Amino acid sequence: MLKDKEKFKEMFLDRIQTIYGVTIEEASVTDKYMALSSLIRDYIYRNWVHTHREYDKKAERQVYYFSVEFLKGKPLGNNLLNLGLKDVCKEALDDLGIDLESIENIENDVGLGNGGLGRLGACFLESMASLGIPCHGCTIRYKYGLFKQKIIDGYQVEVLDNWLRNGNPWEVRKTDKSVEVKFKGKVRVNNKNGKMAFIHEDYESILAVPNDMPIIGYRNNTVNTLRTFSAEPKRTELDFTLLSREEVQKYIEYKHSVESISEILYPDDHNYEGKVLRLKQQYFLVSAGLQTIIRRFKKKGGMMKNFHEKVAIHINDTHPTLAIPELMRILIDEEDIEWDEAWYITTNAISYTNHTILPEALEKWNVDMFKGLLPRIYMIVHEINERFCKELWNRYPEDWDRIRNMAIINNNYINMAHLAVVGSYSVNGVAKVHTDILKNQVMKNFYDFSPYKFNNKTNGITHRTWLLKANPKLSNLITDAIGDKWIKEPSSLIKLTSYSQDSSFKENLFKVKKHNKQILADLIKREYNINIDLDSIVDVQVKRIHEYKRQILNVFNILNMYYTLKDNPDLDIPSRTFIFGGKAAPGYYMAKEIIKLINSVSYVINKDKIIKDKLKVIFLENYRVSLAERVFPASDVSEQISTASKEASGTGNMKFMINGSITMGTLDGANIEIRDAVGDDNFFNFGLTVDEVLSYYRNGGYNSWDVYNSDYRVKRILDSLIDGTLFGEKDKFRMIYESLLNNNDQYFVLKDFDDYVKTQVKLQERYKNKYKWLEMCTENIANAGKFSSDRTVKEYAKHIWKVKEVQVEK
Ligand code: Z16
Repeated sequence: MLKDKEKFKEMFLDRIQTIYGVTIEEASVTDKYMALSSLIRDYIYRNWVHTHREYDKKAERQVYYFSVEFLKGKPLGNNLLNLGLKDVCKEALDDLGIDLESIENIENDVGLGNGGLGRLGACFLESMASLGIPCHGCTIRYKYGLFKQKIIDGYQVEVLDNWLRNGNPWEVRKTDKSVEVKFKGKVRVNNKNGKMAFIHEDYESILAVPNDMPIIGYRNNTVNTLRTFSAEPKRTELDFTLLSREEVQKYIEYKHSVESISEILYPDDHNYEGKVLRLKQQYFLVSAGLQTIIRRFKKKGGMMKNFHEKVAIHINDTHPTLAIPELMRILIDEEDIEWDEAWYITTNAISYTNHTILPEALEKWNVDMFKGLLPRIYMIVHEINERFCKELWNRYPEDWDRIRNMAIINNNYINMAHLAVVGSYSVNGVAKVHTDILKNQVMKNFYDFSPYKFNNKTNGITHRTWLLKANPKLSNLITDAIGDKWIKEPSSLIKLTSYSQDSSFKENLFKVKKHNKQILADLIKREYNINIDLDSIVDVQVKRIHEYKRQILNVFNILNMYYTLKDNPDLDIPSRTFIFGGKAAPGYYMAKEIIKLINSVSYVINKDKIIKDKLKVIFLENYRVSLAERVFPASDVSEQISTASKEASGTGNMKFMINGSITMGTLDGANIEIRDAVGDDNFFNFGLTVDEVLSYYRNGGYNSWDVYNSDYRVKRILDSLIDGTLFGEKDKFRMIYESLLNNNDQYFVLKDFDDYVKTQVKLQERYKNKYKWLEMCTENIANAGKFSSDRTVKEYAKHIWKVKEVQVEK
């Protein structure tokens, strides 16, 4: 009924008046947002219930995707688009004198994630709903998502993200489906007629309350669920008037310690800290998730011995690895199943994705801390380790080194990646080269022991969000050329190949890009009062700030260009706009220095009249999903310049590609597959390869002073970091200077500098030939289909989860 404009208006007005008690004239934008969103939520309710009924009836197996992060962005626009309500909604609101965009603007991003890993989860959910893959997301309902970034005097300042301040109109609270999660206490072992029983006593009990958010498929009647759990005190009928002061005090302390579990998302993307609160979060998620799954499974008549046949549990990185011992605990302690059978069920239910090989990201929990918080779970992990080591001993008798190296518990620490590999039936990497590194280097011993577990699933992005929604002008151009089949079948984008020689198509593509640049330029003018030349090359690096992602290398090329232009202001090069964006983990000092460096360079260059506006540098504040949707469509060049071997996949690279920007990249992560897809002519590749980097590491690195001493450009740039010539203050960026020279440049910035600069010059030359450039853009869009997460999740469904798509009829 919402498909009719008049009906839409009527229902919207009715909601404003009856639910929010105001007339349309009095209503604030927030009232309008709440009314509109809740209207849509109610509209999909039937399909939501229906989808789950269909899954229970028709799906042989269903997937539960556990992740401590899902980075959704703003739900309203996506939901309207996938329901096919966007146009009618816009027109209905227009009639009422309301601007849909202004409503969308006030919606908070759902920022329950740091970056790549959390956004991948969100893309997967969208794709699975659009394909009818029976999958349910499980995560934590953090009261505060990833911090908001403010830039003050060039430095990052973190502000709490109170995304729930006005309530969340998309979620439905399911109090009646709450479960109990138990921490601390002790385990008593009982001998029950010759059988051991484990009784957990004196524990601290907390309540996990589910909230469900709809994940709407693209015009297919399917509504999947993202379930988020919040930690709350157990319901008690405490009568405070009867309690002593101490008892009240104790209750308040309990309440605060409980609520802290789902208070805040850890803002570190690649740095593991070992904090007990984080361990609590991880166990809270898997225990709550598994309990609700099992309760529903049994309610539908399921037998636990068949659990793994009906249920697939996927763990996104090692964060939810405790699903393995927790499932064992439930099967053994609560379902009375013997160890061997429980282990069979568990290791046939659980699959695991690895997302990084960076050693500082690998989770290792201190045994004593772990034992104190999760005594029964510790016993089970210990037993898993004992049995696994025995198996290793049988296979590799007396090979102590190997066994110690592969053990789950070693040196008083629990290695979560080892537990994840041992306890699951599938282990996948996220791009070909990343999987190869896992198999041949980082997890070589495990690959030798159980090669059948290892497989690759190259990441993808949902083209419906990142092209159809983010770039409507380009989407229309594509549809005009090849029809709209690509929206459901992204591989058909390949039909654009024939347009790479079509000058009218390319002229239109040029206009679309310019239009998108204008939108971004307006935003930059508004927010930063900087003028952007729409004919300049818009060159973008947006992602978390990290040494391995090498924002510093990008800055050094810019500084080199700046010096070159100062020496020769009439140099014939296209003007360039360099855009950066990204957050630094609050405790990562080097990353914060990098932000300050970018802002300082921006300040120096943008005000320098000598270079005649040939260069502009902008740091976008608070980079997030909703801002990303403005950035990708407006970009010409995509900077993907990580040290080879360090970026497991990257997914921003794919978002640029599908919006027709050209990659400047190292042969790392999915860049390699992007280059294979578009061909060498449509990709700017530079730098050390994975093999070269790994071989340097094996031989103790290289000497960065050699580059400093032999390349005057490098010397000039490095000196300027500390000599006060550029930034007015001596030793201003000494930390960066030291890491590159005296700490031997762990990420090969100086080593790759020369090739990077040469390749940037090559790119500039290529840009001068407009039609050649547009041909490259077209080829990139045409070949982006295989980087859709539709392809990725189909591979997971077929080869890992063994689940079939279910079509939901109207
Ligand atoms: C993360 O975003 C990633 C890995 C990780 O261990 C933790 C976090 Cl928060 C990223 C990878 O760095 C990136 O290369 C990859 O594309 C992404 O995960 C999704 O797989």
